[in-house]
Amino acid sequence: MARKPPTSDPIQDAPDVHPPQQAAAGLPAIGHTLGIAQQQMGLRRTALTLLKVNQKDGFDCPGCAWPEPGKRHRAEFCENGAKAVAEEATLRRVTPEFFDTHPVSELARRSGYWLGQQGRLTQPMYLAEGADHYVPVPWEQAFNIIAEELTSLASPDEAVFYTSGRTSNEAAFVYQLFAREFGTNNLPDCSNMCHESSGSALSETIGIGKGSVLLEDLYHADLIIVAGQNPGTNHPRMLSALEKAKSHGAKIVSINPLPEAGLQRFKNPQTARGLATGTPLADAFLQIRIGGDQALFRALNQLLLEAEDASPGSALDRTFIDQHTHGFDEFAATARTTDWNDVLHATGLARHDIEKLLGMTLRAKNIIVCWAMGLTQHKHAVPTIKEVVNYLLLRGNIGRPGAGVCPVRGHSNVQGDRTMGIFERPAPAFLDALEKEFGFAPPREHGLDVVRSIRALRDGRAKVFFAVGGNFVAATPDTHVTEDAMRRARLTVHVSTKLNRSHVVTGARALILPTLGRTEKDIQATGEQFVTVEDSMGMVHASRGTLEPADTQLLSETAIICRLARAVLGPDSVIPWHEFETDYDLIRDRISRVVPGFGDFNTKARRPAGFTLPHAPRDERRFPTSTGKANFTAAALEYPHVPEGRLLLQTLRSHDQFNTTIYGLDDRYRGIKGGRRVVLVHPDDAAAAGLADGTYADLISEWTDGTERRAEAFRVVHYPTPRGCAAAYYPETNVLVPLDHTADTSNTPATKSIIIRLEPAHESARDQEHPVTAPVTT
Ligand SMILES: Nc1nc2c(c(=O)[nH]1)N[C@H]1C(S)=C(S)[C@@H](COP(=O)(O)OP(=O)(O)OC[C@H]3O[C@@H](n4cnc5c(=O)[nH]c(N)nc54)[C@H](O)[C@@H]3O)O[C@H]1N2
Ligand SMILES: Nc1nc2c(c(=O)[nH]1)N[C@H]1C(S)=C(S)[C@@H](COP(=O)(O)OP(=O)(O)OC[C@H]3O[C@@H](n4cnc5c(=O)[nH]c(N)nc54)[C@H](O)[C@@H]3O)O[C@H]1N2
Ligand SMILES: [Mo]
Repeated sequence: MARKPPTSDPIQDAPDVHPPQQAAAGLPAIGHTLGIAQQQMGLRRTALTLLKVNQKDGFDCPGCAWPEPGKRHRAEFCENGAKAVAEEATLRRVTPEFFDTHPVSELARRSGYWLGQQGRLTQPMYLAEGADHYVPVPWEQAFNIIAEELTSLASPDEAVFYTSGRTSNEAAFVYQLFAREFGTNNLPDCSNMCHESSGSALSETIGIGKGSVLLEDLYHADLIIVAGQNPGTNHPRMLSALEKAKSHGAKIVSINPLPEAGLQRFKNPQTARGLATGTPLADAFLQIRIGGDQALFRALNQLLLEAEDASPGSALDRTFIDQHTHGFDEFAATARTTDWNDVLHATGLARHDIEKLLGMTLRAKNIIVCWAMGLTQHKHAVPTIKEVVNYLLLRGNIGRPGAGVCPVRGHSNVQGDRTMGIFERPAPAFLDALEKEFGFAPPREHGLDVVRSIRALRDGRAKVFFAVGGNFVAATPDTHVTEDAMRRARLTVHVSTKLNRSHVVTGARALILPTLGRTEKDIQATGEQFVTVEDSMGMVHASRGTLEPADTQLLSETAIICRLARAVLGPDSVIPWHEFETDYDLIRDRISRVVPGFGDFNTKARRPAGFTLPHAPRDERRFPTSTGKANFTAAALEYPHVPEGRLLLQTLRSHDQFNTTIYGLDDRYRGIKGGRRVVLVHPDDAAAAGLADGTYADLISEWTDGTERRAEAFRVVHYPTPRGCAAAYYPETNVLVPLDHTADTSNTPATKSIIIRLEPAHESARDQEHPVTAPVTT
């Protein structure tokens, strides 16, 4: 029988610290997976459910966006995918009686971990103005409340429609259609906090904001650079792909401030050898300082130019550069003046480390660079990624097998949601296509992204906040500012599977609309439906739930949006919302006429392996940029400047979480057990702050306008990180991130580079029980 959720909270956050591990996965991973899954689902359901993950007749894993191989293994999921499934397929339920017992004022003091552990939401719930308890509300009434608020706004732009990246293509398409027929482009999404910097950099340089490699390409690569990514925890199935690439002769380089376990050694749980000894994955580990990547790639590019000078024809692909690129001369002139004092200071690396990577580059015909949040969440993230593109362009590493750019996406359908038009700055061509297909005039002005939405709520310019999935107040920066902003809203609505903090930090009125998860059957008037998703490599395929819905009252996301649209837009709407709700094929027909690459969508979606979306640079070396070529860029060299006695803090994920969903309190590979309030620091930095390993420190962030933000009582952990660089988990540390601290161009919160100082924690704060993941007071 599935265990009961914890009843007491605050749960003691008491980290127990061991040396970090060298190897990832293996037997402990299997044991840990089954343990967590069984607690939530019981034994039989665990076995039945996990066998359907990522199978051709099953559902897409609700975890990360890593693609599935064509030939699937019987167990095509990973430890953390299994945790994501268990979290959704749990047998625990949040019922109206739960809300009767727990007033919102009490739930707001509970931790995110506790809230998530209560189980699946079962009925629409309504919090009236001034009330302290959510009460059950019939669906129709819920839609009428939203319609009443939306239609009384002075302008459609006073509403904000957020999406988290689990939403299916079908739901995403009808959602953006509804927002635009209603009259706004205010469609912020989690991508604004995630790979927006990749999208900005890639659109400008190669003409499409998506990665250019397919899974197969990894197996043809000679060199794979993994920069700013921790696949052992966040994309575990990528380790199998890297292992295979390595067996085909690829060299692998990890660029990271931390020695992440999975990249050091991988014990593939799908093979006997893997379980026994495992494979060392990385051939080289460059332990870079936080924010030093632009300098590293700039230096590599300079060395490549010099190697070409010394021996023409040896280092660069001149034919590619001449035929397919623009801006080489200006870029080369800038790269040639690179100051090595800057490079060594920014990276913390030795010159010979960088020269070693040059050697590997020169020996490799085909190169792929993979990256994730370690590159995207910095003030200078966009120029950093553009420098990676420069590096690949120099040797023609784009648009041929085994080579290319590989931004590894986060949420399982975050890339698909963008393809479906969830974007606050839609391309005019997309709006033209909507207009032609549906016959209404979509708004043309750009809408609000995540950070701008928070400002609009804070300043009273936005009054209704609607979210399909996600946990907005916990995932976004500047927790106190954001929570206050949310409380100023007239109405906040969340379409969710599980309870989270965003349900208890609400506007004057609030609604929780419970929805089906990806694991569940979706039955509509015309019969059982399936949905589609797009993975990190532009492959689209079907996902079919196999479990009975968590409750008979749940509606699918698509149904919720269609019914909402009817309630808000009324009979004047030009869109057949009711038909869309009853038959998702009708939605796919429209998508096939609006979104390039989706022709004959309904047929192709039914192919067992799905289909690949076109990608001009990858398929035909065509670069749809402003110049019609791939653009070299020459940005100024930037890196974080940290004042004396201060540290640069990166906020990252532990092994037992999926973003703001906390599965447990361990970070096994990093040796942390039973707690999350830890700060990983170099022993000399701890000593300089007068702190020993095991003592407690407050983290105080210092912002340029003189304001300070404090997070109390983190256990100091000596860790092999470069001097001056610290790490702590998100979302607890979002209190420290100033709202205005964002990446240039992409406006992504710069959550990987926060200037902090450490102070010994007050006795009182140290002894206080800190509710796990609840925001602390400043
Ligand atoms: N199990 C699990 N899977 C997930 C998620 C999850 O929370 N749990 N989240 C999903 C989502 S939405 C996303 S976006 C991805 C995130 O996947 P990742 O990007 O791997 O996630 P983070 O934990 O933020 O790790 C950032 C990595 O970059 C390194 N890093 C930090 N700063 C720098 C830097 O300046 N330079 C370099 N070179 N490295 C740096 C860190 O040490 C760390 O290894 O994972 C997805 N998959
Ligand atoms: N400091 C700091 N902040 C960060 C980051 C960081 O590295 N550091 N990373 C950023 C990144 S990369 C991202 S992507 C964002 C994540 O931001 P979000 O996507 O907003 O957050 P999640 O924690 O993934 O959302 C979890 C919630 O989604 C709901 N949910 C789960 N499955 C479903 C479903 O199938 N349907 C619906 N409707 N709801 C569902 C559940 O209620 C759950 O509580 O956070 C960002 N914030
Ligand atoms: Mo993400």
